[in-house]
Amino acid sequence: FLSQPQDLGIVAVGFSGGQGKPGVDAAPTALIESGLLTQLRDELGYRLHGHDAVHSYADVVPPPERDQPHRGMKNPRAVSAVTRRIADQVYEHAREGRLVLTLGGDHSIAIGTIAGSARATRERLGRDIAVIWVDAHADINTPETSGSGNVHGMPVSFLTGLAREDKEEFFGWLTDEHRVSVKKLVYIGLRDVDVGEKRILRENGIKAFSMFDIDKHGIGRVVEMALAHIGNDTPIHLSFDVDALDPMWAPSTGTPVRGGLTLREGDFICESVHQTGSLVAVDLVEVNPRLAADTDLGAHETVRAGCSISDAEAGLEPRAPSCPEPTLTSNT
Ligand code: 5AB
Ligand code: MN
Ligand code: MN
Ligand code: MN
Repeated sequence: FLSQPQDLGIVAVGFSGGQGKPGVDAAPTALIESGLLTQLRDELGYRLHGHDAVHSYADVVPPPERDQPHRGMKNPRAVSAVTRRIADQVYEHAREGRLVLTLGGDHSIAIGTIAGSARATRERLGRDIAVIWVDAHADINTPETSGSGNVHGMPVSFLTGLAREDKEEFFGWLTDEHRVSVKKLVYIGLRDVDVGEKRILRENGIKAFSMFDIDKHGIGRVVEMALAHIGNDTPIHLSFDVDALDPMWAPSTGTPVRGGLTLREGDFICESVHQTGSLVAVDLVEVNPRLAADTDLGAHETVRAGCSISDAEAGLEPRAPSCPEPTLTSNT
C-alpha cells in the first residue's frame, strides 16, 4: 500500500531531559558529522528535508527551578513541551508521505515521534500504526512504577494510555489520535525489565522477544514472528534504542546492559523491517558520545553503529543480493 518513499524527513533532537546524563543531546551532531545524512542522500538517493537544523527546543524548555517533579517525573514540563513540538514536526513530515528519521536524544522523545506518526498515518492512510521497540529495556514504567523518575523509562506507558494526565503541561496534550494499541506493540532485545514493568507486560498481554528468545530461535525467526504479530501491511514505526546492541558494539549509552544484540543482528532487524515496505518512521536514540569517550574508540564505535543501523533501516541492504554468488569450480 505504500510505495517506497524517496523523501526522508529528518528531525534532529538535541535533548537529554528524559534522563540525567549530559551528552545524549550531542548525538545528532556527532551522527551527522560522521556522514550519516550524506550517506543517505548520496548513496541511497533520498531527498532530505529538515536536515539543516539540530533542534534544542530552548524556547519551550523552562528553567530547571521552574520544573519541579510531578508524580515523581523529573523535568516533566520540559519533556512534555519538547515532545509536543516533536510530535508536530514528525506529523508534518509524515503527512507528506515522507519516511521520518528522528535522531535523538534520549528515548523520552519517542513520546513525540510516535504521537506524530500515529496521528499522521491515521489521517493519511486511515490506518493505526504498529510499533517495534528495539531496546534492552521496556520503557513502559508509569510515573508510579518508575524507580528513577526518568521519563525515558516511561514513553510506552504514555503512548499506550496506560499512563494518563489531564494537565496539558504534563502530557495532557496527548489524545487518542496520538496513541497506539498495546496489541500493535512488539519488543525485541529485552534483558533488563523492572518488576513493575513485567507485571504491566503480562497483564496487557504485550508481545515481547527477549534476548532469551533470540538465543533460542535466532534473529531471523524472531523478526518473522514479530512481523506476523503486527500483521501484514501494517504501517510500522521502528524505535531503536542503541542500548539494544551489546556494549561491545555500542558502549557510549546511558544505561548499557551486557548480553545484547550483535551489530549484525541490529542491522538485520532494520533491514527486515525496511523490506516490508511498510516503514513510516524510525527513531535512533540514546547514543551518548560523551560516555565511554575515554576509550576514544567507544564513542566512535557507537556513532558508527548508529550510522549502520540507520543505513540498514533506510535500505542499504539491496546491495547484498546484487553481489555475485561465489562460483565453485572443480578441476577434477
Ligand atoms: B532507556 C529503568 N527501567 O525506568 C528506568 O534507555 C531504565 O530509554 C530505563 O531504555 C532505561 O529508569 C530507559 C531502570
Ligand atoms: Mn534502553
Ligand atoms: Mn529505551
Ligand atoms: Mn539507555
